[in-house]
Amino acid sequence: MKIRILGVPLDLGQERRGVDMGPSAVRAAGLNAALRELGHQVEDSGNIHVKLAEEQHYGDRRAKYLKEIAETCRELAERVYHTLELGFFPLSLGGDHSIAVGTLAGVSKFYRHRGQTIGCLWIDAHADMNTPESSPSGNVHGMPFAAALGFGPEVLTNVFGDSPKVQAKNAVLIGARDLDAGERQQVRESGVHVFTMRDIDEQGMRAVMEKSIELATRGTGGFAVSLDMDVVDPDEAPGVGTPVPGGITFREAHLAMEIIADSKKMVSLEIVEVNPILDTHNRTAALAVGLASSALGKKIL
Ligand SMILES: [Mn+2]
Repeated sequence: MKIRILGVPLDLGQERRGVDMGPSAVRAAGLNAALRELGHQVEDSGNIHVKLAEEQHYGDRRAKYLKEIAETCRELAERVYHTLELGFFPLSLGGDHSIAVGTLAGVSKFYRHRGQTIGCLWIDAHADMNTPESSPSGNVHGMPFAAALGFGPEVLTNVFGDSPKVQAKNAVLIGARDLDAGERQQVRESGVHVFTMRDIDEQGMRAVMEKSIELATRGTGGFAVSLDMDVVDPDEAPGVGTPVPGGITFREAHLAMEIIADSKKMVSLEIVEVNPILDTHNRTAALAVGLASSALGKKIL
């Protein structure tokens, strides 16, 4: 497979600074070499330029830095689209989760131009389903899943063209365990499929992934994977933007990625919210590299 890495050092979508160093931390943990070892052709196209928080005012308190985030997402969307056109598999590195709007915009437009839709696996401790009206913080990294599904400010939902990027019937939230009050209602009304931590505990990761992939591939050209590292338990992944106890284990995370690889239906991958400031010895970035490898074909035997 030909893989192109796109770094997006964006941290405007959240309060706690540090995820802007995520792409660097994941590269330092050996991403490129690990993927080459699997036999892939790997091309790193570097980072997208992102403005610093210090360079500007946050604007609307209910959706801070919205304009700048939308601009970054548009640029990422163009690059992702171009990457697919050239026959490369896009691997985006965040940055905070608001970059998902850009990745999904690029992938969905590419498939739309070929008469197809895409599914999405949103693997996350949170639902990221807020809108400026429901968000308690005004941080845009809590809004990208809503935006991809067509809810929220137009400047975000319409990045790089049509909305929604993904239809709710093909969108699956996996690993959720921390939702805001207003967000719960939005999740229910949106029609997305949700497998919470309780579902994973009760049914097991294998069953959850098989059901999720079935939903995400039903009538689509494949599915995008948006992996927020905070889905993994903070014991294993302490270096994330917003840690929440009670997450999936190291092995559950790998199993999920291995099942994704087996499906051969993943059309893009993004790994977000790695925060080296909160990490110990870059282990969360190292885990990110391991999970990317599993999703892209690494097997134990
Ligand atoms: Mn997230």
